[in-house]
Amino acid sequence: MGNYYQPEIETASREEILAIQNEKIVKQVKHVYENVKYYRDLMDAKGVKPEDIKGVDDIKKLPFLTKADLREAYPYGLLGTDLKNCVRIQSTSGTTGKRVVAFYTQHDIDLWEECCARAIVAAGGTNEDVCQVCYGYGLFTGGPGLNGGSHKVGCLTLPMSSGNTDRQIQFMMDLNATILCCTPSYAAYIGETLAEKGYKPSDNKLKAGIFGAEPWTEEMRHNIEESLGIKAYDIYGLTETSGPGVSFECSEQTGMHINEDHFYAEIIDPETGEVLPEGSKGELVFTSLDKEAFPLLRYRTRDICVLTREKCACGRTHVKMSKPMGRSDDMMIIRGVNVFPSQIETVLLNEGYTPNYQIIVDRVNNSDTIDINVEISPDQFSDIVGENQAKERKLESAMRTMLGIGPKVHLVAPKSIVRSEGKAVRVIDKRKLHD
Ligand code: DLL
Repeated sequence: MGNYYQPEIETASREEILAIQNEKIVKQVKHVYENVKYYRDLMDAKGVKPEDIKGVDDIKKLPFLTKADLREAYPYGLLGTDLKNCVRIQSTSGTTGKRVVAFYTQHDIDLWEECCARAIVAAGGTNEDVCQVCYGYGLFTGGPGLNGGSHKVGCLTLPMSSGNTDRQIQFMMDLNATILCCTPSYAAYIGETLAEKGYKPSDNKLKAGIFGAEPWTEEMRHNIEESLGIKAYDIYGLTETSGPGVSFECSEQTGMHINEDHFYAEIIDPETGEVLPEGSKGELVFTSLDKEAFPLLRYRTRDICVLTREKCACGRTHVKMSKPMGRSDDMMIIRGVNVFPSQIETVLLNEGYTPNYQIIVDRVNNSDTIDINVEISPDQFSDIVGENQAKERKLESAMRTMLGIGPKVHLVAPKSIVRSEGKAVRVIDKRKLHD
């Protein structure tokens, strides 16, 4: 049996959960219809009125929301309450066009932090723990979300943010951190660095890690568990739904329980939008049930996974999602940052290059690398090596500004990137991200 942060709701019967969801969805749809013109227009266009939604079974009548809607409604178009009621924003990386800005009232932050607290307690966390949070702090939801959850549980929180591995290790050792929260690739890197410094896994006091924000395999879990001497738990979420903690793993480590009292999950066919029966693999769609400031209904995550309601030995009754098995769009997650090929294309066009490029993503020593081969036109070619290098550095800096991570740019000779007869192969991802 597991440990629970909110046992009544985490182990409620299916009937109780359904009753809560049915009650909340009616209110939430009414709230959205009255306050979010953008979504009201979508509902009107589909001929759906708030009165048509009497429970979660009726959610399938509602229109979908996609990232394109978020872009169109940027920045305030999906706001569900007056700005004066909002206390925070968080955002994804990327530039204006692709940026998602999520708004929170204090109520929304409390619910979000409670979801993260459930994840920490499921991983064995109590007020006796020292929780080292090395997800990024700032606009990214990882740091603030887990930081808030850790406070709610009463752990001593180390708000480290990401990077500066030597300092991470010093704090971890000197302050006896027991729970580590970061991306799985950073956890693996910390494990490696500890070994390089001559530490054995038993030298640290860590017992658990809460890792997410990017895909990781069972093999990676095994390596991290071995190198740090811990149990490694998965955590999932996205900025659009508040951040980490939409779902989290329990002691069984066989999928992530979705916090169903706050999020209603559906699996759809990404091509047709049809809702698929339980156990089918498809695109995950979330409807927030009680958000005030950014209440997205039927938001298409583009993450492909499977849901199951099989009884879980941990005692939790909430539906479980598999690890995401891929995406139904071309988004890549590189060092925890969401990157779209179109962003790279925009930089190339802005800087006067042709959109003939290839992105090569790999994972070397548990850290993602991104190389971009950019074809130059004959008139851009220079025999002076230094000139080409200067152009490469200039492109790298423009890419860093756009993407939030620094790729390596290589200018290549005209016509040297193989032309494809079908869809251009823009991305070669050599990482093994899914089992
Ligand atoms: O990555 C929120 C988060 C922070 C989750 C910390 C977990 C821990 P975004 O930057 O908006 O939000 O990216 C969301 O990341 O649609 C998935 O494709 C991917 N993702 C998030 N968690 C996982 C995971 C945060 N555990 C996008 N496994 C999502 C695989 C994940 N992919």
